[in-house]
Amino acid sequence: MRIVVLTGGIGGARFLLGVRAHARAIGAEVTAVVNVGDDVRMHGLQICPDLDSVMYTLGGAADPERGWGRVGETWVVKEELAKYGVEPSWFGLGDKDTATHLVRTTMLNAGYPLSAVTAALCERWQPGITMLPATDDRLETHVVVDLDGERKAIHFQEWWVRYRGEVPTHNFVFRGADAAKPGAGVLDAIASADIVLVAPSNPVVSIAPVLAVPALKEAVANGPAPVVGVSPIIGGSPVRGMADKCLNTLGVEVSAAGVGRMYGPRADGGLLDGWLVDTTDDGVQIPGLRTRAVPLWMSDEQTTAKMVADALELVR
Ligand code: GDP
Ligand code: FO1
Ligand code: CA
Repeated sequence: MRIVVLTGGIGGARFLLGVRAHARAIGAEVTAVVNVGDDVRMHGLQICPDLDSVMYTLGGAADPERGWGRVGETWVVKEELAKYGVEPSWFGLGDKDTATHLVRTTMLNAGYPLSAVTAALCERWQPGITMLPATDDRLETHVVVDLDGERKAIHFQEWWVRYRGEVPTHNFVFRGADAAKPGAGVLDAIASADIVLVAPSNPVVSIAPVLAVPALKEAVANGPAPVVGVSPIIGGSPVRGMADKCLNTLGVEVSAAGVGRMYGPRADGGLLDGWLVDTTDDGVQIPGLRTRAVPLWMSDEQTTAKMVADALELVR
């Protein structure tokens, strides 16, 4: 059996721990198609937060409290950069993490596509799944905001890390998406998948930028595999992170039903065949979607693996 997962960073990474565990139990292969919209160049280095969250989490090296970067991190480079007074001072690169960005940027500068760079980095971390960037082309999420009396688009990282999303926000745009092609291996993985899972990732800034790659969206929408989503919203709350801010900006209700309707049924031009919601949200019904309520708190790997089994069961 082949399982493809569309995913962002930490929510998706935790979900993938469960996917990997369940896949091992049933002898399945897993491919993650990972968001690159958060990617940014800082101090001349290419940073890929969602790819790194997935890689470090599955490699057992992620910091569980911070939710990004490496466990046991030190910050000497950050402190030294601050002493030079260089910007952006609001974005911190850990020392261990910086080694990853150095390797990545050197390979990108030498002409390797991000997919090949990711595979090379994964030789060290052995995530146990295939990790594919959604695209090898440049695609960045920018946020349309009002700042200093002006309407402008800033990078997603500036919106989130510098302003904590606390600025009047109007829209999210995926720069480069229209011209972006699916990353190496992505179309093959989707075409040969037995099921496509949409991780409980941020629908607006993790899943939407993946699907903003036109041929990727097309492949999922018209592909042979059923598509099952897992709600990132439990009882009206995003558990952690910024999904509530993002959904509010788009006028989408912050609920399992709101996100399910936003994704929509595949039969109706949407994304999904099935939609898993938490037991708190039992009773949610979306016309055209097979919906089931099961526990969706990813408290440990076993619980998460059970969610994955339930997702597979929904379309069997
Ligand atoms: P990011 O890219 O690092 O922000 O991570 P993702 O986009 O992959 O996931 C973030 C989302 O995961 C959050 O907005 C939450 O809604 C969701 N999330 C986090 N923990 C849980 C959980 O235990 N269960 C569910 N269902 N969703 C969760
Ligand atoms: N998040 C922060 O809140 N502050 C930071 O300084 C910061 C630096 C950073 C560096 C590398 C990296 O991979 C992620 C980093 N993040 C930081 C997390 C990141 O901004 C977001 O949480 C994700 O992009 C959302 O998926
Ligand atoms: Ca992200």
